[in-house]
Amino acid sequence: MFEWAWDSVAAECTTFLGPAGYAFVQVSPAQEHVQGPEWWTDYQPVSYILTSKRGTRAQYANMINACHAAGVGVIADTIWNHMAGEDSGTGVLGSNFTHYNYPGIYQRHDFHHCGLEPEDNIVNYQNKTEVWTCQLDGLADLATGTAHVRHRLAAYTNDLISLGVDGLRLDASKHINPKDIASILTRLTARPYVTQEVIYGAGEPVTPALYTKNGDVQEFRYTSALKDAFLTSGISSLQDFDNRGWVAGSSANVFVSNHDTERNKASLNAYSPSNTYTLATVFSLAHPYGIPTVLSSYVNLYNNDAGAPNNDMGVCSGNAGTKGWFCQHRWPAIAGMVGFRNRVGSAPLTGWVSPSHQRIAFSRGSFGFVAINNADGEWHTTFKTGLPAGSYCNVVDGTSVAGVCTGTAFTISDDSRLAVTVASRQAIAVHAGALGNGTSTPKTAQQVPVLFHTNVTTTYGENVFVVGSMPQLGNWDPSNAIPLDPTNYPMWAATAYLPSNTTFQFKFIRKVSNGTVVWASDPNNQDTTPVSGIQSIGEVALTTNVAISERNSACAHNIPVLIFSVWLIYWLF
Ligand code: LM2
Ligand code: CA
Repeated sequence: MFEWAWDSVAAECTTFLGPAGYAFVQVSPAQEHVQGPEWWTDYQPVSYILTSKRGTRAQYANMINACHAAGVGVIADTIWNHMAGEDSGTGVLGSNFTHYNYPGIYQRHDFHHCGLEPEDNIVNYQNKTEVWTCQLDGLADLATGTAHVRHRLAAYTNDLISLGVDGLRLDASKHINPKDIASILTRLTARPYVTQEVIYGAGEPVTPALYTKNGDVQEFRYTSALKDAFLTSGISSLQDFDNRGWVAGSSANVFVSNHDTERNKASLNAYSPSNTYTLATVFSLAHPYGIPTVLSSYVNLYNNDAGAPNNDMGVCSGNAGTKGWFCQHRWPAIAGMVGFRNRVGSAPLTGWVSPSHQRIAFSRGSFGFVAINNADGEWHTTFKTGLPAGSYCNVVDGTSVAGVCTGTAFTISDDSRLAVTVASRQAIAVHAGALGNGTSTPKTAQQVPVLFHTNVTTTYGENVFVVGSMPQLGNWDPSNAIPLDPTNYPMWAATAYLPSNTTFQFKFIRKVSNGTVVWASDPNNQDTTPVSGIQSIGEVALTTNVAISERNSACAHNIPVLIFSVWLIYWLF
């Protein structure tokens, strides 16, 4: 739950993550960090006081308790490699620091000084020692080989453990000697789940394999392989990940995307075309390799640095909509596949078929079956599944509630066959824990990112919002409107996640500094979201300081008006 405030994670554990069957929730770093609006301030620790932009120690503890009560463990994003990058500054709670001096915590000799002065930054990734003891991006590199630093990092981590933390995502593990990590782990009062971030680089001496003795390792080659397979080379190559030189599945933590790769484009992300992001996540949750992590995030397409929306308060439903959050963990296909994974457990992958390079299907023993059609055109066939005869709910678009399927349901015959049509760029999945009779219309549609952007010159203190006819757009309530971000002023932009293939109406509004809301003149704009992929709305420049008019946004309904006007002018003259 990247950048979600602790209070919002607590609520989401209770209302969704627990009931959906998520085993753990990974949250952003907890300790005091540098000030600033960017998300990445969280990766520049200033002290080990548990107050960050996401909340206080009490709120963090309360979140852990709420998640535990919902059956969800908590994984802390934990920074052992470094402190802040600036020459000097003040943390969010007022702790002062200079580059190599953190009063009461660390002094100059507690940091690596790797000899590449004055900057000391890592340059040569072919040199192990340099990768471990020089600076990553100017971040003051802790001397993790020393007793004092190991003791301090263990004390911080034991504090987290005392509050109930169940697992650690060890940030920048690649930049810490694995022996240092091992030593710090021996100082912990309990042995949490450990996943280490070690980004594979071709030919480099610091490899993921060096770290498996400490715990799981994040296998970034999986992330790249899924991106390549789903966008280009074909998913038929994804049957197994053995004999590739990757870490073994029993040591791998894998994801379609994380908060870094969704920004640097090293992976698929929510904006990837043709539903590939959702399909890849379905794949990741169906395939037995590794422990899958589902990223839940937000992205500002114009600004990789932009901090979290809605003052860090994550929200996914109701009248509040999503307020700029993607809420991937709630997408029906993804949440449904969490249930699939829990039900199939460790059952082996069986019955792999791939009649063409963008179509695959397989079973997980006698417990689950999935088919993914990452091609244009329907896939109409009869599959041989491993499942016993029965009526099963398609968990990609529905859930089984008291034996009734809220989505489409499929019948598996006495000889385990399933005759079905998998729509273009869609998946189906059934499992023994989601039975259901009959067919009904899918309860919940897929969601697609819709990017609203408009060019508006405002006066100081004015802000631009979009509001519209669906909950995700505030149900026409200006106080729930989605704020547009002026980072690229005079372009204002925001992304909302809206139900696919759905017609809605909207307007841009301006909020003046005294609180007055200025509405665009009628009529409303109307738009229909695509079946999948991203949609971009509103590129035409706006005039200044007047009520924003719908003519300023390029929308489907304006086209007939335009054609009609042209015809009228032609007819008149
Ligand atoms: C990680 N894993 O190893 C995180 O997943 C990644 O998000 C972190 O980078 C990185 N390691 C350090 O913890 C992010 C962000 C960087 C940002 C750093 C520190 O991607 O852009 O660097 O956090 O906040 C920023 C500036 C950079 C500057 C640095 C130090 O973008 O230009 O470097 O701060 O002041 C001079
Ligand atoms: Ca280091």
